[in-house]
Amino acid sequence: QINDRFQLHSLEQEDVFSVLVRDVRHGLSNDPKSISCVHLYDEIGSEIFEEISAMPEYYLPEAECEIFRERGRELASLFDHPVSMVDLGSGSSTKTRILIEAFQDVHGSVRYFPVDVSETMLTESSHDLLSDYDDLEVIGVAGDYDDGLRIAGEHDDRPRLVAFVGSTIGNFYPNDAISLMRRVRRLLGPKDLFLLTTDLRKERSTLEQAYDDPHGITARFNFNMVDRLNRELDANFDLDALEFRAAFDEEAGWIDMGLVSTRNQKVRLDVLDMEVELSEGEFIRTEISRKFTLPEIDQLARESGMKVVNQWFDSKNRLGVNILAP
Ligand code: AVJ
Repeated sequence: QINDRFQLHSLEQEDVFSVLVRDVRHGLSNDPKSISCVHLYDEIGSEIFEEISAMPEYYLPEAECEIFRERGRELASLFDHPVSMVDLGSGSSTKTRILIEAFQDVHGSVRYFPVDVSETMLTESSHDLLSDYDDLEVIGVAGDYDDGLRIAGEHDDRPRLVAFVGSTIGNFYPNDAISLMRRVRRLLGPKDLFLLTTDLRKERSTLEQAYDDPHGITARFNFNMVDRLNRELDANFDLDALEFRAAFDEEAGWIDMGLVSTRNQKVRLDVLDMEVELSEGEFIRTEISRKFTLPEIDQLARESGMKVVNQWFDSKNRLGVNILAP
C-alpha cells in the first residue's frame, strides 16, 4: 500500500555530463574563474557533504533542526487545512521529515512534493517516508525547481507550503536569489506560504571555522570537484599546486570558497579542448554562502514580492527560519 501513495514525475533533464561541460567552459572563462557549486555533489561529494554536516563547527543543520522541532507545530497551525508541502531540493528529506511529523500531528494528513535532480535519492527517501508514515502521500518530482513548482501548481486543491531549507538560498548570487523567489511567488495563492532558511551574519571566526574547518573536510570537498574534472573532462589540474581557501567577505556578506593556485600553471581540459592559465595566487571560486542580516532578509522578501510574516531563530541566534507570505 506504499505504492498507492506514491507518484513520480520524471522530467526530461539535460544529462549531468553536458551540464558539466557547459558550466566548466563558462566558469573557467569568467573573471574570477569559477566552477559552479552544483558540481560539488557527485557521489563522493555528497558523501563528503554528509561528513561536513556532522562536524561540530558546521552549526547549520543542528540549528535548523532545533527550530523545526521547536516551531513545527506553530508553523502547521498557520494553516486551517491539511497542506501540500513542496520541498525544493529535498535530498534525503532528513530535515523536512521533522516538519512532516509536525504537520501530521496538527492536521492528520500531508501531501509531500519532494523536488530533486536525483531520481534515485527521491525514490529511496520517498519509500522511507511512506513506510514510516501512513497518512502521507508523496508526489516526487525528479527535475529542477521550476518543474517542481509547475507540477505542484497542477494539484491545487490544498493550501501550500513551499520550503527552501538548508540555507541553500545562500549559494545564489543576490540577483539569482531574487529571480528564484519571484518564480516561487508566482505559484503562491493568497493563503500559501514560503519557508526560507537563512544563515545569519555573525562573527568572522565562527563562520570561517564552519567553512575552513580544522579537519580539512571542506577542503577535501573542494578538491574532490577538481579531481572530478581531471577524471571526467580529462583535465590535468595539479592538486598539489592548489590550496583550499574559505574566507568571509565582509563587504559582500558571503563566505567565498575556492582554490588558489600556488604557482603559474597551464591546465588542459581535453574533453573541452580548452587550455586555462592560472597565475600564482589566482583564485578559482567554487561556492559562495551568503550570511544575512535581518534587514537583508526583509529586503530579499520585498524584492521578490513577499513579506516576512514569521521569523524563528535557534537558541544561539545563529540561523533563521523565515515564513514569507505573498
Ligand atoms: C548547505 C549547501 C547551503 O553553503 O552552507 C557547506 C554547502 N559548502 N560547506 C552551505 C557547504 C561548504 C552549504 N549548503
